[in-house]
Amino acid sequence: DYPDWLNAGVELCDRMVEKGYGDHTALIGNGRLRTYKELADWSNRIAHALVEDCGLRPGNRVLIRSANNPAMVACWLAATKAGAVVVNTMPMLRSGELSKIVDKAEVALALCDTRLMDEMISCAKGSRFLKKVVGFDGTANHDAELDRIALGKPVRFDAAKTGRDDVALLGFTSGTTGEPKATMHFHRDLLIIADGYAKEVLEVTPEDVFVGSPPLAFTFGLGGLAVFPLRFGAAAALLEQATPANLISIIEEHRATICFTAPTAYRVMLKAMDEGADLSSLRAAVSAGETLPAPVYEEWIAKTGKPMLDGIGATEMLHIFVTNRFDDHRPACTGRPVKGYEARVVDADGHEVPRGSPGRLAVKGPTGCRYLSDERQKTYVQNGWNITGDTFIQTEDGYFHFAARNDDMIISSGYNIAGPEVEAALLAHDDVLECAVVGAPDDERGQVVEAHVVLMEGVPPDDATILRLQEHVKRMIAPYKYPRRIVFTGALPKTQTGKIQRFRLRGRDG
Ligand code: 3SK
Repeated sequence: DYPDWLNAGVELCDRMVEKGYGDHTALIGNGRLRTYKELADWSNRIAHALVEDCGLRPGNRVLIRSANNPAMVACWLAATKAGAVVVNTMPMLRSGELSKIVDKAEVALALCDTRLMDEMISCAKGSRFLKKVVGFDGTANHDAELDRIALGKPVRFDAAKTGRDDVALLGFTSGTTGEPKATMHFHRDLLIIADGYAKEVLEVTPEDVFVGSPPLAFTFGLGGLAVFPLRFGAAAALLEQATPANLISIIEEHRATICFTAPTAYRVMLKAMDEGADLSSLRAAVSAGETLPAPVYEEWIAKTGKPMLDGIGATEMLHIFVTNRFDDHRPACTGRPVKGYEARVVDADGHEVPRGSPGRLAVKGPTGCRYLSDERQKTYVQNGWNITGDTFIQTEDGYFHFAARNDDMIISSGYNIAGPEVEAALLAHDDVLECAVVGAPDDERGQVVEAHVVLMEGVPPDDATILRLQEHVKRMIAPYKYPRRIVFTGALPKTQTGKIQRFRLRGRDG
């Protein structure tokens, strides 16, 4: 139930000041705290600059290029208030990747952290669409073009009259395999994910402090580190370099209560706890992006007494749509749908399969899925159901269990082996930090199970370790599933959003 005229930028910021949260901390970053009132004033000044000096008109597409910092949030709120359709992008993107986004989204204006300007400028050169690039200062100095223009502007801004179903955001899927697609999200969608998942599942209060590793340019990060805290008068502590070690420090420093990250970082945190890290302030540890191995979930409960909440989301749906809950969680289980969403497991024709059988996870809900001018809408959205790339099993009592990405099944000597099951077994070994299991071509068996393993610091990458890991897997799961080949590597190939790109490992010799 949202009013017809609605602007998400106003709701997440100025409205909170109106509601009495003006003096509450909204953002922590670059060594400073900023209150809701400061954030409202700052973003309103930028909104004036965008409209009066940069020629922004409602409906224009605005690209933002930055690491996670308060200035990026202020620019995003400002552009949203001015009625722009925002495309947030990751700092690591190169000009070629930026150009694809600019062309697809027909971006007219780019706001870029001055430290990341080079690639942006080369993308702008010769672009049919991108007419203006304006630099902002992502540090606390406020010393760039946009900062200087905004400085003299009023702190009140009449936001664009946007409808609740006007597009506010284009989320680009990084895709673990194919060409990126852009998904359209309305102003109301940004509120739905907060009023749904964040309220119902996380029970956010104004006392919460959010931290996490996903980029704001990824809707997982935008939700967890901007929309959710701002919707409830809580605070977000932002990190430009979200290494596990930095996450631990910021949790300790600000007594963070809610953390969004992926299982690998939680594994490092669990180890750090043995060495004295104090993560006792966390009341919610949200794990997504990769499936949560049962041993990590179990060790977290053993050490903290609190559940780790595994969930699955998608850029297509904006945020998490199936999740565990504080009072309803299980190991190796992704949980049940968030209020307002439906999920089911379907066959190749889109028909629901019997409970207990594997099939593709399909989801339907208020926040998606709408691709921007993309033929693939017909393939990935059938009768309103978004067909995901994941194979799941739904139990008789309605819980969803991840089986594999559709392309993660390995067929070896006639056996079907789910790569993630072998990964979970390997991850249960203390020597393994991260791993990815793929099928490698084999003359005799068709395919063999091949594990690419990142070892914990100090573990030797030798034959003895290979044997130890193979024996361990044989003890944990049916022995025919053990990885006949183990390749040690320093890092796994990942998308910009942190998902392992297993396709890059197929057919590759360590
Ligand atoms: O895991 C994902 O892909 C995801 C995407 C968007 C929002 C949330 C999540 C977990």
